[in-house]
Amino acid sequence: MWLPCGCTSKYVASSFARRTLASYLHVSGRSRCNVAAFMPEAAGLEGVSGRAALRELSVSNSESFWAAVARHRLCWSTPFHTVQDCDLSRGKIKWFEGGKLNVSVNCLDRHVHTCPERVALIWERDERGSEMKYTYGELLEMTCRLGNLLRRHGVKRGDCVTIYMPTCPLAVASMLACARIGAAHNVVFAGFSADALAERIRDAQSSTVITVNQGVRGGKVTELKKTVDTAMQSCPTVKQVFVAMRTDNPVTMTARDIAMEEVREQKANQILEIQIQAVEGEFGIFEQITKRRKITVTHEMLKEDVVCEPAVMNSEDVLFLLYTSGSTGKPKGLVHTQAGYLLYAALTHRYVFSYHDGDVFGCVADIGWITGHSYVVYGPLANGATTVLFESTPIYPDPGRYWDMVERLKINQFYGAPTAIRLLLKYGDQWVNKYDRSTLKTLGSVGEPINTEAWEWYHRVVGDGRCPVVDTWWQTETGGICIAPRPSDPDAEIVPGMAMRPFFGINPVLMDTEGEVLTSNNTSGALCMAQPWPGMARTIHNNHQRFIDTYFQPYPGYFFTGDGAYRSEEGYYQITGRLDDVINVSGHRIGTAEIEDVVNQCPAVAESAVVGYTHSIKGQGVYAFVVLKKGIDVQEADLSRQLNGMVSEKIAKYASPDFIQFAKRLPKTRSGKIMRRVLRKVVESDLEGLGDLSTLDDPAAVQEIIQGHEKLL
Ligand code: 6R9
Repeated sequence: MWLPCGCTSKYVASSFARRTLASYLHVSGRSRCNVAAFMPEAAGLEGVSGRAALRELSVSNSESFWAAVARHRLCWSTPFHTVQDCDLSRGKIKWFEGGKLNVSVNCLDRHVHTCPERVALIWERDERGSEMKYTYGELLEMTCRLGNLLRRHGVKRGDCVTIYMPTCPLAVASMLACARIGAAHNVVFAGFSADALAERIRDAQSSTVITVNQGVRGGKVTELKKTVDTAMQSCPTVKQVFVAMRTDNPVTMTARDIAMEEVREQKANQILEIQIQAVEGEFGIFEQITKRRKITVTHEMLKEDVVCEPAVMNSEDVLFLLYTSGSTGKPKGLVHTQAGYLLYAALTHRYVFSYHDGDVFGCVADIGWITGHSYVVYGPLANGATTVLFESTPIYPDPGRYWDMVERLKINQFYGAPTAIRLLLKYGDQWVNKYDRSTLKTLGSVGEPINTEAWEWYHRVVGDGRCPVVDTWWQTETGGICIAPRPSDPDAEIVPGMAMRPFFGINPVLMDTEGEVLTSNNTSGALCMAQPWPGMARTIHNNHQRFIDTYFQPYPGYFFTGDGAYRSEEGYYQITGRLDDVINVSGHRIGTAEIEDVVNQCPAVAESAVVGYTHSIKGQGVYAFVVLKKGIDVQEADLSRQLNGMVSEKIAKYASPDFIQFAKRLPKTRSGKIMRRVLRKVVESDLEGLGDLSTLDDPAAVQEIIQGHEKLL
């Protein structure tokens, strides 16, 4: 449903003032060639005759590629004059300078024009079967009301608003409201502690926070407002906290707190006036929408302000900060900007998942992570998709939750994390088979390497062997998916457990330990990017030097991902894990993920984590933590022997674990990543150096691991 060029005169952003509107109507002219058949965005590129040629051009002439795509895919109020101005050796990244646009207009208004009744959000609430749908028209209204609310309370363009909310429509509207008025958002995962929240608020210099009274997840209530109150004790610069109600339970309000509903009431008269003015105007589609709404609105809705003029933003103005862990303790606030980020999220969403208009896209990530930003919110909404907001857990109220949701919401693309797949695999196939999954077309995986057993189960059981599994590699830093099995060709071969092929405009290289580019195939090295792309992070908030030191200094002229990768004979990429997870045993380099993959193939094993430890003769030894499936009753010594045998057999003897510690669970971050850093410290008996545990899901898991380790020695 992208607006073809000839339709520009019909484009109306429903809540624009008329004079502003005209300035948003720039879409380039384009000429047809056969590329248009599979990528309409690239249709302006003359003489490209197929997918392979387009992929080639996206790297060899990336400026032409990105210029064509950006003109087609985004709505600009002023066209950009410079496609890119980047210098990786200095960490300088700028795209589409001179261009002006508004991200919320791109995600909402243009779809409201063509299909206001299309469902934008399906909120899969924690309470199963109580989902709520919001159309593009409704989401635009909510966003505009919130935008006005923030503006009235002094939030200005360039300010940073911290959002501490569970995945829900109001959280999405809050992100878009910030984008609408030109404020940056800083979403902090609602599972973070008060200390972690406070640290992020302080570092972001945020003076406004939006939260809810309580969160609900897995049937449990979490006291989010209370956590904010605690965080406020060490955040003196916060002036106001907006509080929405997720549950009916009242919370204590302080002088700093503003109940969202009350504020809206106060402004009722003024808002009513604006709405009537709009109805009296001669404003094309907007007039019709408003008139129709006039008939159907309730008294409550009439009190709300549905008109919020979007700020005209420069391409390189900040859209959001998102904190992520580095290899050192302090979290870093990665900065993403407007046009490049949105373009990259939208394009990857469309092509990696083979998204088509009308599909229901189900990414179960929390909005507090980059996956939630790019593939719950920005990518799908920029594409006019129906996107699912998943508030619950994979096993609540039972392990059939995901697949029940797939059946009920008729999900076409399901995007989740290997950790959840491994967990569900333990419970058996019957929880999947109970539900109709015939709507599924593509299954996605993200966040960590997916082991062969999980990949095969996902493919064979969840996808009935007919849905491609796309193992997508990317990072908070990259803004969107960089390596994935089918970035352009929906029929391309997929090898289980391999991220496979670089996306358009992505130019991965592998480096050896001397910093030389490895040109041959069938080789492993440090994964770097040789070219900039529009979605990459621009800096670390308030610390550009750390940005340069971390990403551009290790391999001058290249972006260093921190990950290791293997490139197969065919040129396919497989991520081997963080480079700090690569261990060196007797001079042999081995990825801990490779060992885990073998261990996980043992039918008794649910999951495992392998770390290196200092070994006086071999340099490093292999230490494996193993979690067994529920109900497995075996002699640990027997199983250890079996696992050692499997690793020796499938990789090499040197890779066979020196220690195997059986554990009930592994320490994980709240996003489900195993905290290997903690495991490494435990096996080194360096308990003093455990470091920042604020991202840990359950601190008791670390204590269990320490005790188990002491017993083993
Ligand atoms: C999107 C996201 C990034 C790190 C990344 C890598 C690991 C992500 C992966 C993967 C293997 C995949 N990672 N996807 N490893 N295969 N498909 O997760 O961002 O939270 O910043 O984590 O996650 O190690 O460097 P983020």
